[in-house]
Amino acid sequence: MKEKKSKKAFKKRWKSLIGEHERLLAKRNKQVKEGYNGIYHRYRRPVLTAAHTPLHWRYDLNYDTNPYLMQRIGINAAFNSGALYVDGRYLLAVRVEGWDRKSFFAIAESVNGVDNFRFWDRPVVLPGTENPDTNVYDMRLVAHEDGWIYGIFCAERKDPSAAAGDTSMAIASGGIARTRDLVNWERLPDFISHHGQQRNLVLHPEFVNGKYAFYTRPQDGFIEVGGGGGIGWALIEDITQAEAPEEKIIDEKVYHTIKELKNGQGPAPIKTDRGWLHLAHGVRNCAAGLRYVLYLFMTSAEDPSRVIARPGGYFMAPQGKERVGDVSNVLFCNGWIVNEKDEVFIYYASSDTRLHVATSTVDRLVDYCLNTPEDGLRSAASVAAINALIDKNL
Ligand code: M1P
Repeated sequence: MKEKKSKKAFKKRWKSLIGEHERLLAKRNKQVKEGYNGIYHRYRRPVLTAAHTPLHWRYDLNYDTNPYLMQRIGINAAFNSGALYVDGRYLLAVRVEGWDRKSFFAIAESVNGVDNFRFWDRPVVLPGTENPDTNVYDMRLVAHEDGWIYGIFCAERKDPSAAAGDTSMAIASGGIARTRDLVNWERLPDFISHHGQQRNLVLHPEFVNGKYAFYTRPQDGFIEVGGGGGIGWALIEDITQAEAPEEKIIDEKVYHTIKELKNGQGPAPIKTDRGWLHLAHGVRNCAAGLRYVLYLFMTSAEDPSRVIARPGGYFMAPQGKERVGDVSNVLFCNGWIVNEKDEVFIYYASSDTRLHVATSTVDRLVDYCLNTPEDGLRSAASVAAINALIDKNL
């Protein structure tokens, strides 16, 4: 028997879809009070998920061409997002991934930074380069002192040297685009590194010695960093032809730590009166696969490539529902915002699936960096650090 179509059923379903979507977007987010560590607050709900993307990106709303009101285009995830604070608006450049596994960027906006984020009507139309990329992701938004807003992201292409039949070998490069309004983008040539692939490139917000400064991550392969790795530092004369003559490692990966396998700078660092505050991710391997956690460190105000504080261990690790998703056991962060009250909004994604926020203040994060013991790199040193604290307390 043929299934019946009716305009009435179409309208009824559309009304219910809109209602459900609006209820989701209007939900308030509350701080989690239980288990507060004094450093940051988590929030009960993710700030963005695939379900937050506009219905008009996914449904053909014409009865004649979609009488069953079926979803025509699917969104799989909304996660790793760049962030920018403009005139009291919390703006995110979200990595949105479709059912087709392609990622793209879309801007979402909220007035309080913790809930009611709404995507703008259209995703970002990013111009290409002469060598078209297959996939783009993990945009860092940086308001540079040169006056432009930069979007620095990974541009991925199939490796032309892949053997016939190898459909997974890829090359990751640092993509660079700039804009004044987050709507119209100018694409610049990709960052040229002489030290391998670059999947984790971040622009420093100020000139250093009159040059553009980048945090890099040289890596030998697409997944494995191999002999490369660590957070690198490169100075560039001309951002419209960004080529790094050299990259020096400023924060290396270290045996038996949270960054044993690889690490990468998260968002651009925040300037404080005690130096630059950095957020990064560290990765280690275990029987369950890779585990991604977030950590903080600080660099000198005068020389952002000189590390002055290395609190040991992780700052945030996947917890509860955050542990599970498309790529489980992952926290990743490429966007944070400081508002005029020096409150910090950390936009972190869990398991490559959804985006969350955690809040703190500049003072607390600096205090955390300057007063958390460094990783002593041995069990005995960890016990000594605990005993030093006990001695102070008892
Ligand atoms: O799947 C976890 C993360 O893997 C990559 O990060 P990295 O280059 O440090 O391994 C990126 O694809 C990132 O987007 C992703 O969240």
